[in-house]
Amino acid sequence: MIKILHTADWHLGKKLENVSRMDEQVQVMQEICEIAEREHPDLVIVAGDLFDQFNPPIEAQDLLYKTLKRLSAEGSRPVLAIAGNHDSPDRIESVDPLARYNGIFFSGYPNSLIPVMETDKGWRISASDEGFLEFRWDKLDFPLRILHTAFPNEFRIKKDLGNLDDNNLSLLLSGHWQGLVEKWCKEPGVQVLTTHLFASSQRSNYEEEDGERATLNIGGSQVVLPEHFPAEMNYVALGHLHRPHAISSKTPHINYSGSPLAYSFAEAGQEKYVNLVELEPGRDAQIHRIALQSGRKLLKFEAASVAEAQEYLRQNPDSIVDLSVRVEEFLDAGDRRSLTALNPHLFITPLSKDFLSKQAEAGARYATGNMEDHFREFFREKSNTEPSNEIMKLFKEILATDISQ
Ligand SMILES: [Mn+2]
Repeated sequence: MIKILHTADWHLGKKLENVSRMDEQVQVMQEICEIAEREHPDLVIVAGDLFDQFNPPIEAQDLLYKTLKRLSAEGSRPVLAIAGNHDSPDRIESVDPLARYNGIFFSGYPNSLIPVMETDKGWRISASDEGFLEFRWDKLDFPLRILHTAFPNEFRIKKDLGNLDDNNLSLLLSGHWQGLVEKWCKEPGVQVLTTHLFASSQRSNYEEEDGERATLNIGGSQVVLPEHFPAEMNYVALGHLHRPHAISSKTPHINYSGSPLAYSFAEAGQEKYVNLVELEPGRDAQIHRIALQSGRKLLKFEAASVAEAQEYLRQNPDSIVDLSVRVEEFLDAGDRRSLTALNPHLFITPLSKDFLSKQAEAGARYATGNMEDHFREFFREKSNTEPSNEIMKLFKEILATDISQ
């Protein structure tokens, strides 16, 4: 039996507006290392979005390398990290030649090639290809094969895996994976695929809850569906969506581990996990979710008065709170100070009577009538100009697009 620890979407360096999350990220990285030290996985996969931006701050880089080094346990446990859409592929790969001697492997592109390698730590890379690795352990009589596909944006898939005229990107990916299976996965072993993209059981099921949208071209034909993953995979370790879930109840082995922290208010109330996966040739993957305890809770609350808001913040001093508070006309500076004194990680939206009545008016207005007129009005309000014929034509096209196809 082989054990894999699957995590993703660390987004090191990410802030929530102006609230730094670095102290929480340090804590949750430590928690993940402790889980690895307790559970002894044979290998760790980080399925993309290691950093939050192409040029991450120094402390985020420091945290990534320290964490991966600790996870690799002096090179005795291989760690594979792929680039997500937030990562610069070249930056991710630039340290690979140095890192690989510590058992840490970075894959920046869908066709990245990590060479074969011997170690004196009881494991080795026995075969490799573009986007493919085969690991063997002295203690095991079967190999672990990994198809790794770092974030494939449209240009990269066409250029690296097909040609620039191909337009069905999910079929291109599926063909690429099938080719690797035909070439490398015919003998007994355990097969894992890791990638960073939008996969779903339904073409129209766009998840926008955490600000991570379909990574492939918008339009139903580009969603990666369960049937696009090769049937030979024992486990698929996905990154991109922050909510931990299997993409369909029929394919419990195709999994998003989710992010280790709640990074947006859309994730308020979500439990966060890493996946510990036990694999054996010819058997279903055993997937254990291990809940993470680190990090502040993200809460949303609407208070009927400043006093009620104060009471709520007294009860939740350590959470990050998206607070709406009803006021007569405006929230005065004294009240605002009294709220931030109770909890400094606070986003305040005052709801004045005037604002609420305008909102109700707008709601009633948009509930009826013609979408094009509403759009015209919205456009005028935002830009102080009339929408051109070109823009109206585009809007109508979008209206007419049936994304369920
Ligand atoms: Mn992502």
